[in-house]
Amino acid sequence: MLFNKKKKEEKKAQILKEKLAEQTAQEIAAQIESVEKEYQAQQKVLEKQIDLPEEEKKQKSSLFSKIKKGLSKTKHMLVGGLNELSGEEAIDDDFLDDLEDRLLASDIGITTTEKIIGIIKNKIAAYDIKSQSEAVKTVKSIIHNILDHGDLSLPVAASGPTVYLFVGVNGVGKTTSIGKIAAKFKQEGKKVLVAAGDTFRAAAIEQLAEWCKRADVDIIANEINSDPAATMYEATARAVSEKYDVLLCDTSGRLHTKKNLMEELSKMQKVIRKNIPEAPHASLLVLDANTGQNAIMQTKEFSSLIGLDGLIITKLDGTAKGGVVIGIVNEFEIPIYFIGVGEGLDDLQPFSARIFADSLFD
Ligand SMILES: Nc1nc2c(ncn2[C@@H]2O[C@H](COP(=O)(O)OP(=O)(O)OP(=O)(O)O)[C@@H](O)[C@H]2O)c(=O)[nH]1
Ligand SMILES: [Mg+2]
Repeated sequence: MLFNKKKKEEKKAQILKEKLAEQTAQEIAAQIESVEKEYQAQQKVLEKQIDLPEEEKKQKSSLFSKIKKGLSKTKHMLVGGLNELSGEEAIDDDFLDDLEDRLLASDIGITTTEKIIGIIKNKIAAYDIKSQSEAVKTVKSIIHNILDHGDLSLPVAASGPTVYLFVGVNGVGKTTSIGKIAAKFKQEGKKVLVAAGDTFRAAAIEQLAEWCKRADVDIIANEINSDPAATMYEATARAVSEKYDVLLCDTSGRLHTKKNLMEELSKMQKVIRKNIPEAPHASLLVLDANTGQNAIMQTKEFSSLIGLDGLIITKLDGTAKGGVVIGIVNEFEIPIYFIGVGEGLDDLQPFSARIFADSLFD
């Protein structure tokens, strides 16, 4: 009897042991599985981390080469000119005059040229620089510093549609820039509406419609010679009711000296605010880099007459006057958001002061 009990106990213990062993094996297998899963997940994260910089590097280098190519004429004028001056001889008045001429020739502007020459003269007086090559090196680093502002993104509405109003003189690239920006937003998955506020010419509406077709975004357009403010009213109402993310408003080209046309722009801003009180979230002045110093005049005038939140500088690819970008960054608090370096869809690039400076000097 006692023997039987002992045997039963032994058997029970054996079963328990086996069960325990089985359980432990299952637990270990589960643990291994979870560790493996974790490892695989970590691998994926690591792979992504490795992939990302590569991808970014590729994107950055293609952006860099695009901008560098676009700026080649300006680079030739500005940096090529400076390098010609760069000798080991001592600095004299002739050298300083020559330096000043070359800065002005690359359209940096009088104010910024005077600032650069002033710093150079102070450094000479303080015996910080003696040779011409040291002076040229210093000019390059001053320009780097002027340009070296933080890169900014366009303001975005806290809620509801974000409205951007594009203004500028005739033919600077407003409509083309809207087309390119519309395509960018569309690619980001945003719902985009474009308002044809240039009711002055039938061709202007057709041109914008063509860009919208290409970018696959919606357009709102009225008849030729109708009041552009009415188009703005309709567009903002539709942007709100149909929950658009972005509304891009085109306007006809106008000279900053034409008072009635500038008042028309103020009226458009007011009408836009009727449906979206904090809009336009940015009134953007489009400037053609070819106009050089006139771009500075246009910025001053548009800014004082209608208020500006940002700038777009186009056609840098076709000009040696890209130095104007340096003058604008130095003279105005208004940020440059995009630069145009060609006519292609991806030739309008977000402005990066650092990439701009590196493209000029590297
Ligand atoms: N090379 C080059 N051409 C550009 C660039 N941006 C615009 N253009 C060209 O400039 C010309 C005028 O562009 P539009 O977009 O029609 O200019 P706009 O300001 O809307 O003109 P208006 O409506 O007449 O005042 C077009 O032929 C564009 O292709 C650029 O960055 N580089
Ligand atoms: Mg236009």
